[in-house]
Amino acid sequence: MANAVEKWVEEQAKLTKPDKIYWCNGSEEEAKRLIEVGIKEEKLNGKPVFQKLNDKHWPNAYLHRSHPNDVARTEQLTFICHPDKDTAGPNNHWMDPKEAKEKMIKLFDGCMKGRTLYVLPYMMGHPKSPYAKACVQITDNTYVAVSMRIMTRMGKDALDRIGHSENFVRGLHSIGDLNPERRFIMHFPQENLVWSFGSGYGGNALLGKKCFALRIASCLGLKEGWLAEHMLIMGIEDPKGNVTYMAAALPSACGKTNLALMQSALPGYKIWTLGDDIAWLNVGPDGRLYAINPEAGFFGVAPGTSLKTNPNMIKTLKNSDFFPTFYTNTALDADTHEPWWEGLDGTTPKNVIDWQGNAWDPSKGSKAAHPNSRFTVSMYNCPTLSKEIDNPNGVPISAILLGGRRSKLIPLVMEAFSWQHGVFLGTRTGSETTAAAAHQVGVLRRDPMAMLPFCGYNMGDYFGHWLNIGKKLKHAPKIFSINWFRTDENGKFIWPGFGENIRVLKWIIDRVEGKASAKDSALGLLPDLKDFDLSGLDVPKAKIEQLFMVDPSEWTAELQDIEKYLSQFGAQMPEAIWQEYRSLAEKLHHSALSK
Ligand code: OXD
Ligand code: MN
Repeated sequence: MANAVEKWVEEQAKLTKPDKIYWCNGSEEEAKRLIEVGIKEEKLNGKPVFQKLNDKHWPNAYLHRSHPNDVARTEQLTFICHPDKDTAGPNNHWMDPKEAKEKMIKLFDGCMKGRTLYVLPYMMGHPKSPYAKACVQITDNTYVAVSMRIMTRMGKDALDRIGHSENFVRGLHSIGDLNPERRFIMHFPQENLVWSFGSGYGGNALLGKKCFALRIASCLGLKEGWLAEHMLIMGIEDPKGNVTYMAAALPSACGKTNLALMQSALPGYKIWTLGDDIAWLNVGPDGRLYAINPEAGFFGVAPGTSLKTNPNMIKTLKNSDFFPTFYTNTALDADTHEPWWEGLDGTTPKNVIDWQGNAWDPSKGSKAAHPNSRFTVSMYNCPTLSKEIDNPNGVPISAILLGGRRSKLIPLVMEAFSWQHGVFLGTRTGSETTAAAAHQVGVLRRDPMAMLPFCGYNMGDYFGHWLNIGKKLKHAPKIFSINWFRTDENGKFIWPGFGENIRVLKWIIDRVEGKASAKDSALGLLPDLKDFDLSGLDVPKAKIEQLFMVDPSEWTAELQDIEKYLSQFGAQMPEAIWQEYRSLAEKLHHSALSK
């Protein structure tokens, strides 16, 4: 008798009407075969899905060009389909599940005619982990199929774990006709189901990632008592060999991948990488918070990645052996057939083909690589991969870091007074837009806990859920606010960032261990500079002090903006968060009076 997975696949095939059905086993031989299909047979936008790159310098690497209208996540076409709108909250686009299904069935009907339907059984998390989830995605695109093998743990383990149960996360994806008018990413949290049509872009099409491991998983976490977060996970080894584990939430374009693979500028300290994008956080039997990375690969932004900014990522990319590496919408050196992007080490090649496949003329001012061009690479290639990566229980988290890109107001680092205060710090985080992302530079987009595009339910309830998790923890991690991006009066970054960020992590470790002192401020606990390692750093003391400056007179507009932002969650907003808000406002008022 057919099991639940077979029955579900049969139903989807009846709807989408593919020529062939192929069940992926996740093997290396299979990936090679599918890449060959993508090179020789399958076409996207009239061109082959993959091109082989220079194997000598970039082993096992392939270039993929997506449709030019399909290069990023499409938040306006992403819907959360709870039966009632309030459950989705003001932070989500909502559609009634019935209406969404009717719309999508019309699109999916017969969409795989002439194509192969690939069945991808995969695990999010290590198959032996009690926190992992078994999933099945269907797709009609080889790029998506092989990318999922890099980004997840694909194969028989997932089918074994599902067995005859109905308990698996379902994802139906078709590249469709890539018409943006017919592109939708629909989430049905009540059914653990995602339907994605009309896009081949990673964040829309690799359904294990944002769609499942964040949006659907955040709803599962609310129901089951855990947290699905947009966080990197890392271990920091001190000179004595002790490792402290941290998780950090930063919105897109704030350097999460660089931080997760950072090469320490302080001798004796070493970063061990566990993940660069998503963390699932569970309360362990000992009352500590444990993190697993549900993913198995990195889907990182290529431009700006170099031996200077992220040497360990360049090593990871050049270390492709068992798993291939994909470059999506990067440029190409026409002479050497190597991938290229703005910010890569060395000189600009003489003959560059841009991300759309045309000869690049730098004098026209366009970028050769798309600003959101990406690499997809296995975590197992990473030279700084933590030996705990496959530990089914995850790693115990001692500190949670919450940050964004703020040119003013927010100190380089500060510690929250309590878990509740830390959650409040998370509610007010945000990032200023960069030149690459928008024409209007410096516009603040609030992005609580970096989860705004990814929380699958009302964020007021999400803040409440964070507060409840805190109550369940016997040994809660300390929460810190971080901001690498404060600028001086000339608009220049004050803090050097990258490998020097270890100094901030060192202070955090010292705080966790009770070794460093801190000073009270209206905003939180600030470092006492005598306990903050500035040895060998070429930044004047006055500039460092600017990084920690709290000027109450600058906070009036910010306080109003926070209040306005939090008010939108109405009755769903926990009173405890308002208490923290009022306490901040009062403290700032008093310190303004005492100045
Ligand atoms: C990502 C994102 O791609 O956050 O990770 O946008
Ligand atoms: Mn992300």
